[in-house]
Amino acid sequence: MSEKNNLSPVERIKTASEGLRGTLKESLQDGLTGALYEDDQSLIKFHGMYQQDDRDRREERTAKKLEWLYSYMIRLRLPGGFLTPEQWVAMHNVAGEHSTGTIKITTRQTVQLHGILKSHIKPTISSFNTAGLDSIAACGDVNRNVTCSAHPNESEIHEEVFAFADKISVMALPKTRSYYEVWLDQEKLVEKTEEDPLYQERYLPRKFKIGIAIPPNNDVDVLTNDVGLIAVIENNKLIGFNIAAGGGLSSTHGNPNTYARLATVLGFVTVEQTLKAVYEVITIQRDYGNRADRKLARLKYTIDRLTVEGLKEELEKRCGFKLGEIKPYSFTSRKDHYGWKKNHQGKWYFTLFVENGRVLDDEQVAMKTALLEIAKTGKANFRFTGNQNVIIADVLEADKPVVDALLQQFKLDAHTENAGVLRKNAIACVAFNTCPLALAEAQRYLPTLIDKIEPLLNKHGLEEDEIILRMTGCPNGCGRSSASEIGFIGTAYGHYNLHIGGDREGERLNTKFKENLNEEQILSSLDELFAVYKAERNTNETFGDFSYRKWILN
Ligand code: SRM
Ligand code: SF4
Repeated sequence: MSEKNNLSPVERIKTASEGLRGTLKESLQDGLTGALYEDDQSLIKFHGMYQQDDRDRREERTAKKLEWLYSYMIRLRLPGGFLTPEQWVAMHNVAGEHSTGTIKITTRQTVQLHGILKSHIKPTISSFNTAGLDSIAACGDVNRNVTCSAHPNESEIHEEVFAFADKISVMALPKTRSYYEVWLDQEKLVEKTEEDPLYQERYLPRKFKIGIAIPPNNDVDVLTNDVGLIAVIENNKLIGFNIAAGGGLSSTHGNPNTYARLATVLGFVTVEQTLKAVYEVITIQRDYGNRADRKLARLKYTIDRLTVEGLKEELEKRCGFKLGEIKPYSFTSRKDHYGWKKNHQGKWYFTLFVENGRVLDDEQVAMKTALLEIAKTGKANFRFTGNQNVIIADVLEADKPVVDALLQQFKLDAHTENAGVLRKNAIACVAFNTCPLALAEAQRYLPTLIDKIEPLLNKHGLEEDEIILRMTGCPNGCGRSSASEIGFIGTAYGHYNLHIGGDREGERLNTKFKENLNEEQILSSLDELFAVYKAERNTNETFGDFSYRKWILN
């Protein structure tokens, strides 16, 4: 059957939704259930929310013949991951009043709050709105949060590059005002559904992601995006971007048609051409993407059908200009630079280690309280990194002692300094207990697994090796596990595939090496790999490059 006659069910829901309104108002008012009507569960994603349930309590609820414990996760739209101190305070308060309380920094530089009950969604959105924050298009078949290299000292023109993240985000926002009507009770301005030249009635076939890197750091993992922009700076001036297309990390166990792919660099666009080029890649995906099978709907699969050359030709045709020759660039790292650093304007920033992006107060450190106290001084902005950390940023020389005293008082400086190198470079996705797709634990398990891997590194004298290790609870790749030197991908509860051979800079994906390992097997495998690496590696050869040469190529 042709794709046209075999549209995925979500296509019908989008088209019939009247600008993403659906029956959300009615769904919200239904007090008999904590859930939304089925079609509305797809629509809320476009408003930055997911319906979830507490998976730890499913059995208990089912045994008691109770509905699962439904709640909502809300993700903010924060291009480039920036919050003012006032916004941090607001977010802290919203988290306490309406969610589990944990502020979760994501791998795309924004924040999620979990456990929000249906009746709390509107108050949450309303408080965010008062603080100048929204969750529009943070999820759904649209362009998602645009990421940008976070560290202010990556370039003297960081702010200019960072502003592009906002410009792109605004350009690619859906035109519907349904967010304001449904969640903020604003009046409908027009009877007809708003026209949307970019998304039209069906939106995109699938999610769409854009990231901007400022070489030499690739902290946003630029090539894992549908569109990656690599800043080109000449004589201290941003002259444009190398534009890449077709990144995406998800695959499905047992489905050989699905695979992780890094974006292909297509060519160079000037600053003036950039927005047009990004816009037209989106329209190409809108017009050519697969609307029958959502597993094969991302741009990477559209490129399979069009070919890279075909995509480039179509892009140039739609843009009305040719892409330039790719400008030389090189990435040397993807890590965050922890501790205090000074930017070119003489402003200070402190990059704080947040294990797996979870800001909370626990027995080790009162991080959430500390960050609130810092925000309350009004002397620092907050920037999230693609590695799930937070940068306490833009601190004036005169204000540094105040912020530093709080860092010391709450032992945040020691917390960052004392964490091991492996831990500081690691990422884990959310997984249990909220992610409905999780097959195995990730953020709740990785810290204890690292406790057990660290002694192995010590045994082999590798504790200072900046190995990038990432874990995801399933092959969707939210913690970008396919783009790591050691990747764990959940297969079943307590079991993971072990992937090795990815490079340190994010330009080569890893490869599956062993399947379905339990913890004991993970530790014995790593012990063996570390021993061979230590004995046989070349000078300065990274674990990823060594593993690739030794075990993947051969
Ligand atoms: Fe993701 C779905 C969490 C970054 C690929 N992702 C989900 C959902 C919403 C599960 C669901 O569909 O119901 C997860 C919610 C868990 C929870 O309880 O919070 C979820 N993804 C996350 C976050 C929070 C992981 C984290 O710990 O930081 C990240 C939020 C990013 C953001 O702020 O927007 C997150 N997700 C990613 C990334 C990494 C990236 O973009 O840099 C990827 C891989 C890159 C890519 O897109 O290919 C990623 N998430 C997916 C996929 C697979 C998409 C596909 O092409 O098939 C799904 C499943 C889906 O869409 O059907 C998914
Ligand atoms: Fe959930 Fe899988 Fe994404 Fe982890 S990788 S958050 S388990 S969808």
